[in-house]
Amino acid sequence: MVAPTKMKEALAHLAGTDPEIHGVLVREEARQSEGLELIASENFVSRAVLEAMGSVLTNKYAEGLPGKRYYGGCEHVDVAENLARDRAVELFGAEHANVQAHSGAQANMAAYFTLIEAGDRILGMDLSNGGHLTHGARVNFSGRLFEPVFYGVREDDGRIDYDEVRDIALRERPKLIVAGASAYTRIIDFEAFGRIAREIDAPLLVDMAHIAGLVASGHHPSPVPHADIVTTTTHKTLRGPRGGLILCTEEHAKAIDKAVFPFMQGGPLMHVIAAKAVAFREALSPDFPVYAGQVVANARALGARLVEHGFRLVSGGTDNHLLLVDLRGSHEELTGKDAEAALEAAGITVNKNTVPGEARSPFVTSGLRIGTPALTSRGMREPEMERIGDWMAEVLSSPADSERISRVREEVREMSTSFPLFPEALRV
Ligand code: DSN
Repeated sequence: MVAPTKMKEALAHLAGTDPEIHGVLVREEARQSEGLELIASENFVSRAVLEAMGSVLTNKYAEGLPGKRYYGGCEHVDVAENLARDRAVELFGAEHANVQAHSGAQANMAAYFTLIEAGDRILGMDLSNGGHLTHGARVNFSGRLFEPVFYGVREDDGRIDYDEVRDIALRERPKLIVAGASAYTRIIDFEAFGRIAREIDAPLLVDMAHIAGLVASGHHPSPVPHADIVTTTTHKTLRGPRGGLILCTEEHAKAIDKAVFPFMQGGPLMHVIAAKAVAFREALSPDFPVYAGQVVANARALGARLVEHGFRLVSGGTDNHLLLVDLRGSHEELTGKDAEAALEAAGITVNKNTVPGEARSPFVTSGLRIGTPALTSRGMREPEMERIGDWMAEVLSSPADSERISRVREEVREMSTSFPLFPEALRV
């Protein structure tokens, strides 16, 4: 992801020692550079984040917490972890941060085992309605170790019905309520979730992975005042390295730290923690809200263009970084799977997604999930979003027309490469 010339210099040693893996990196850099990345959960990190991640800190074992490690030689990594924790607390106005979770899934596991016991009932958002695997799906630890019950979205407008959530909570009496989503386009009312949780005397866990960057920038209301524990990944709208972050009240601080280590993980990834610190610093800068605001503006512009082309959007539009296209509204026969493949061939990367009232399998689906965080990081704005909407409509109007797809592919490549992966002027 470093600019091509830098990339060659940076990888010169790897090229000599492991040409196969070197080839993978070079080809992936070209794919990212020449295509349009619209996976809603992906982003492009800054060079500073990348440098911290690809550093000597990967060599260090540091089980424990800063100042309380099980190994010697931690004086420098302690500084990195303290910076990451302090910046996370400042960024989100939380009382405590644990920056060691390797991923969002592990952050959620630590949160569960801080708040409840195996076998307890949890209430989360149904995966096929926009929830997440770790919110109780049967194929995931959360559905195996706990007893899940679900809420969804209204089929007619694609929105969470908070009265229904309350009804289910009163009826099912879960020991924990989980709020948060991976395919939901509207503001989530965390205050309402907090009220419902208090009414049944259960704690509230919010997984804000998708919207963390928008929460940091003020473009989405924060869950922190309403939840016992907030988890997130650091690599989506927050634009940091791949990894997890846990925020909580002082009351849960010791328990959450213990739930991460020694309960669930071994040594923390100190290079990733340093990169998280860098990303949090970037998110604290005045430029970050400008970026996050543009992410939302771009999603709205792309959505409006798709609607002009006759596509139906779940919920009719978006308040955040993503769009959910219900292909049944415009292309009855076209599956999410085939649409994803046709767009991929044209250099436009999105993912198939279930939609409310889905009749097809999760491997096929009737929808597409589209997100703007990554392309916004490359400096693209509303005019580019409109062009992308036009290309998507063109490709999906005849997804088997390889000549047309090849022509769009060339146009996509031309536009993409004019927005370098590292537009340094836009970086903080
Ligand atoms: N895989 C992530 C997403 O795409 O939303 C969630 O973990």
